[in-house]
Amino acid sequence: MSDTASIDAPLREGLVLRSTGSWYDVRSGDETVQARVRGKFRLEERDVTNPIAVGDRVTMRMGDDGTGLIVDLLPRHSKLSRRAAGRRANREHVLVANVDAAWCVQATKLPSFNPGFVDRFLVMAEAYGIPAGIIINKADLIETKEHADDLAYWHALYESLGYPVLLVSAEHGEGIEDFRAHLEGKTSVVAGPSGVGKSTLLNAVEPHLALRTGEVSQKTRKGKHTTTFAELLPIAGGYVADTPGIREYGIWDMEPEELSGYFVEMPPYLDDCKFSPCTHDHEPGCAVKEAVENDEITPERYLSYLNILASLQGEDVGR
Ligand SMILES: Nc1nc2c(ncn2[C@@H]2O[C@H](COP(=O)(O)OP(=O)(O)O)[C@@H](O)[C@H]2O)c(=O)[nH]1
Ligand SMILES: [Mg+2]
Ligand SMILES: [Zn+2]
Repeated sequence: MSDTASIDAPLREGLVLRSTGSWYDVRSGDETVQARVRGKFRLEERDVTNPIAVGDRVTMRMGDDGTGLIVDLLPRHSKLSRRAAGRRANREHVLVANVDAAWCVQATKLPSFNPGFVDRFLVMAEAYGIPAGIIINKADLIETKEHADDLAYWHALYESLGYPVLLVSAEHGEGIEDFRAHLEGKTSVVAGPSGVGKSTLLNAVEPHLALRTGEVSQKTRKGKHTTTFAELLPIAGGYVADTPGIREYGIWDMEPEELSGYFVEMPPYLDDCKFSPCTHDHEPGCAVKEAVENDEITPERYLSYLNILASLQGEDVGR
């Protein structure tokens, strides 16, 4: 169609499901419309490489040929983004807009439960203001009491912090109905290391998705659902974005002083540190360190805090 859809052409609202460069798949009513944006759309937002992202709600002006011209972007309530690639690296690339929930998937083993990954993920979710939860998949692979106790420790720790934790087996169907209920009617992000069973899990909830499973490596895999653009897949009356690794939307624009605010157990202590700002790693009279010593904050979470802090401070040097 031309960029000159007539000014009195009908307007339609829709949800962006997919972006393929210049065209967008927009879900509107019970059909999916192909739509474009005008070249100069929202050019004022110079710090963003993509003014319209998957998950956005937009208004389109419909052309005679049934395609749409996106004329307005409705306000977002949340988003996940990453740093743009290449020479535009100081810009933001929005991966998914209007995310209602973020699930971090881990496995009981193969690969083993990785609390460092979980904590990075939770910090990211807190920073973006998105409710988060944890899925521990491959429950069927728990064989020893020691292994079960170890996982029960993490399960209880994250639940005590207020995050829902679901122990499931995508392969055997255990816990899948519970997960489905959490997805119902929402736009959710499901992320986690390669091999934990994300695709198997989504297939278990919605078999018609037929996502490929058991791939060897993120880098070499090719296929419909492996582009760097997230895609919203219909699931359980809502949508899920099956995104690649967590590094794709890491915590790239965070100041080191902000970090403790995103470890949900830390804020109650932050006013009591002797120094302000306090990084809670070397300062004397630090209330966070005191809370660790008093077993009010776990050493594992504090270690994750220090690891993420170091990576943020490292990134600072380059800016
Ligand atoms: N034993 C067991 N294996 C699983 C389970 N879920 C997934 N797998 C296997 O784990 C491997 C990776 O699964 P996949 O869904 O591709 O992981 P993804 O990389 O996170 O998408 C595959 O060989 C799956 O068959 C489960 O609940 N139990
Ligand atoms: Mg997968
Ligand atoms: Zn402190």
